[in-house]
Amino acid sequence: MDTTHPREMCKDLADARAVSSKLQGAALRRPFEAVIFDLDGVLVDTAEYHYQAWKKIADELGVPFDRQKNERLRGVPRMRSLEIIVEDMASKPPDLEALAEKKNHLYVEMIQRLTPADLLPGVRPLLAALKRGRIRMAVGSSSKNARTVLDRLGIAALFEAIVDGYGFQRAKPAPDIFLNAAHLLKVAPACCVVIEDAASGIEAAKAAGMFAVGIAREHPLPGADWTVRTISEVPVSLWGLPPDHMEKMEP
Ligand code: B16
Ligand code: MG
Repeated sequence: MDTTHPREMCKDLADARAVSSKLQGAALRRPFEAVIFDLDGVLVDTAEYHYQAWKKIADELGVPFDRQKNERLRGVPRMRSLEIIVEDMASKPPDLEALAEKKNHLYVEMIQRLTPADLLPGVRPLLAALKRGRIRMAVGSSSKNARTVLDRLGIAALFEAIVDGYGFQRAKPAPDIFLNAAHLLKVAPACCVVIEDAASGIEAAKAAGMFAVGIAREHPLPGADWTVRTISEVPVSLWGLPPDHMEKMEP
C-alpha cells in the first residue's frame, strides 16, 4: 500500500494523468477531504464587472486604468484596490471611502444580471461530482458581495461554509480566509485543496498549509502546487474519486 502522505504525493505530480493513475493505484483512497473555492475568477468571471465599475471611478478621477492594471486587483479587497488605482496620483482624492462605496454601488447593480448561465465552463460538473462524492465544499472569497453572487448563480446551498469579505481580519495573502473555511468545515488544513486565480490567494493557501491549485489563464501563478488553465482541467481524482466520476454525471 502506498503510504506517501497525500500532500507529498500531490506535490510530486506533473499532470492530471499522473494524479489519476497514482491515486487509482492507491485503491482510490481520498487524499484530500475538502475543497475551498475562491469565487471571482474561479467560479464566475466577475473580474470584468469589477473592472467596469473601477474604470468608471478612474475615468472620473482622470487616472489611467486598464485591464492590465485590473489584473493587480484580483483577490484584493475593495479599499486596497482603490489605493492601487490612485497610487500614481500626485494629490490623492480626499474621500476614498465614498469612492469605494460608489464603485460598490455600480458593481452591485451589475451583478444583479448574473444568472446560473454565468458559471464558468467546467464549474457545474465539478461541483456536482464533488457533491456526489461527499467532498466537503466551501467558498473563501475576499468579496463582501460573495453571498449575492453565489445566490444569483444558484449554487449557494452547495457549500457547507462561505467565508466572504466579512469573515476575516487579515486579507489574502494572509491565510485567515482559508483557515476560517477549514475550521467551519471541521477539516484539517492539510486535507484541503484551494482553487485560486490570484497570486495573493495562492500565497494565502500555502500559508494555511493547504494544497494550492492555480487557475492561470494568461499569467503564470508561481507558488501553486499545481497549475491548470481552466477549472475543467481539475481532476476529481485529487479527492480520491474515480476519473470517470465526472463522465457519469448528468450534464
Ligand atoms: P468586493 P475573490 C475579490 O474576490 C476580487 O477578486 C477582487 O477583485 C475584489 O476587489 C475583492 O473580491 C473585493 O470585492 O468589493 O465585492 O468586496 O477573488 O477573493 O473571490
Ligand atoms: Mg479570485
